[in-house]
Amino acid sequence: MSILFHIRIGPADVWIDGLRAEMPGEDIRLWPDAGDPEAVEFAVTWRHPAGLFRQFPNLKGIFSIGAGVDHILCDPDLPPGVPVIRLVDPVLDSDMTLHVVHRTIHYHRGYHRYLELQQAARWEKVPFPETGERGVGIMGLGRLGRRAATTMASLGFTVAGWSRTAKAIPGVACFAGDEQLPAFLARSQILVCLLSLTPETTNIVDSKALMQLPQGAFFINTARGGHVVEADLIAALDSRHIERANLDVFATEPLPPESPLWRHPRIDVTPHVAARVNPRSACRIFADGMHRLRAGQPHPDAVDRVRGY
Ligand code: NDP
Ligand code: OXD
Repeated sequence: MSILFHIRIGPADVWIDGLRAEMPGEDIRLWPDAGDPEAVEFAVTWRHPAGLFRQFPNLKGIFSIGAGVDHILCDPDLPPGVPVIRLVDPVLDSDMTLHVVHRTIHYHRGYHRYLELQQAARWEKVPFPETGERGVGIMGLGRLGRRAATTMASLGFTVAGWSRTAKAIPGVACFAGDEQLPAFLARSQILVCLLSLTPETTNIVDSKALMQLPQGAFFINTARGGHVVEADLIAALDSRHIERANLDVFATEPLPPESPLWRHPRIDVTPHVAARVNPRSACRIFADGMHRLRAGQPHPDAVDRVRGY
């Protein structure tokens, strides 16, 4: 039997070496060199070509090289019944929390303004509210959102979270469902998107949602570019309803050089680095998952394919 590794961009060697170190003696193959299709038992992938997995009749599991699985579930030709497993790694959790904390404090304290002031050699202090007066809203209270929300609350921010199903998280005002979205947005002076991307959450950050944020709000998107209507965000920034945005993820990645997002004076672009997958720990997690599936055990991080995350 074999394990097929597929990655769209970036060097594959570190991954192949990592999988070989974790699973010595296994036949590990780098796509497109899949070998005998009947022998492919597991696939490890990031943004595969649609239909790829149909040709492997004995596939027992598809592992995402990332926390999100939207890049797998969007394939209309995914073989039915094969578990799709998201990457759950404490390294990702803590990296994401650091990114959200860093960006939130950056905007809360007005550090972005000091870059401009320095260019003008102006010694000026930017006012900012007390931490407890700053409302931070986290859209998505899953693995990453919950951790970001509780960390922001522990730093003294007034934190709210929004999810599909109701939650109770100490120190976080929890909102759920479409009816409670406006009340959640109305108190989010800094909005962080950490939703999964599904048909229900695609384009959720549109002009209607942005206009429900308080005047002068900040927006941080570390989830997926598909959550945001880019033209609506640009219009909200241009009208100064939204003060500034940090976009880490984009509908098209890498972000094309001609995208207006690169050049907007109040958009801070980062290239999908909020939480970077660590090949060493990820290969260990993939190997552990494959051993479980081979032993006939269910995988705790298999996603619900109907729900979409
Ligand atoms: P989870 O699947 O653990 O959590 C998803 C959250 O979204 C849940 O709270 C879920 O609600 C909520 N949600 C889903 N659908 C809806 C809906 N219709 N209405 C309201 N809430 C909804 O995801 P993770 O925490 O692991 O990941 C969050 C995001 O971060 C993903 O988009 C992922 O791809 C992205 N990511 C980005 C990285 C980067 O470097 N930029 C790195 C890693 C991940 P409920 O709790 O009720 O189910
Ligand atoms: C992701 C990841 O899902 O990088 O975006 O893990």
